[in-house]
Amino acid sequence: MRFAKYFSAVDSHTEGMPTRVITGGVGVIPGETMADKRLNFVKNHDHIRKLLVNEPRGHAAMSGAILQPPTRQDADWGVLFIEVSGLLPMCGHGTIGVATVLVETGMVEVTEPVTTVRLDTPAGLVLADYDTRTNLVTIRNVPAYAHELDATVDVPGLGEVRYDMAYGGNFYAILPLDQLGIPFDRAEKDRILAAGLSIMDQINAANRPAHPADSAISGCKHVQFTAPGQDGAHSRNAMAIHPGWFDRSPCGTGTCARMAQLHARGELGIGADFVNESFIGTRFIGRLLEEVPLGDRTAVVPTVAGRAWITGMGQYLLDATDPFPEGFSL
Ligand code: PYC
Repeated sequence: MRFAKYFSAVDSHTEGMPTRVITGGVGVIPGETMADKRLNFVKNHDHIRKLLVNEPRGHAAMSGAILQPPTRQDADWGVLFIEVSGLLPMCGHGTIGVATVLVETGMVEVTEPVTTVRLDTPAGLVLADYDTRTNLVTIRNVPAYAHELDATVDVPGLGEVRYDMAYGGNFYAILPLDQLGIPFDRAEKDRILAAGLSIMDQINAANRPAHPADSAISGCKHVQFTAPGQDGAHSRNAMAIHPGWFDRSPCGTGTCARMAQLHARGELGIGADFVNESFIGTRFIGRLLEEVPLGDRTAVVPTVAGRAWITGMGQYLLDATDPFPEGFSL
């Protein structure tokens, strides 16, 4: 045996979307804040992300979280969110997965019936309440806001596309799928994905969004195609994500962005439930707690509730002779 790297992990899925929680093997990434650690990781350690999410250890829609010591005293753990497109500032389904893993493996002190896990993320402090009776996790996310309403962008092959840009821990271009004349149907996934990737490319070239308080959070890698809800859900989404995959969960930060967009449009009040359904039919329940200032804007504090399940525990290894030390994608 000639292992060059050795990582321990607890694998989980949140309403269908994987979170590979890396519990050991990475070491402590330098940085005074989790935002600093994220930038340092991108610059110096991105080969670890690639090894853990790319084939053959991962797949084209793989996602995970690397546990770190927190950089602030009011947090239990620090987290870096990894996925095939890079390192996200924040990830909702990933936070639900991390909280579930921390509680169910005893990596935090467990209190009945609700254990609150405080996570230091690159986007800010996020609280996760794990209900030991139902395994429902309710996260209190960083402030979300509507960045721009009724923006337009010219997209080759699609013409002028109208969208709203909102932030919920990542930036989301939000538009109804029927604007493109494509049915909300998984059989149409190739057309939907191609449209999403073209739209985000044009937005990033013509009108790239940046966070008012943190310029390191910028760019649009997610296009949220919405459709009317069904069976009690308020909305459904097909979430097209760079470089070419769909969220299997309803998307935690995307649900927060959508609630901020609806609030800015006067269509979602503080305290009202918002049930959001994923492309595979799973659900998150969101709610807005209050309005808060964010630079010169008004933001909202959102919560999102969903469940995660542990699917495995393992070690991910790199043999020194492996010809694919960073994996690959096809
Ligand atoms: O749940 O926030 C989320 C998320 C982001 C990308 C995939 N899932």
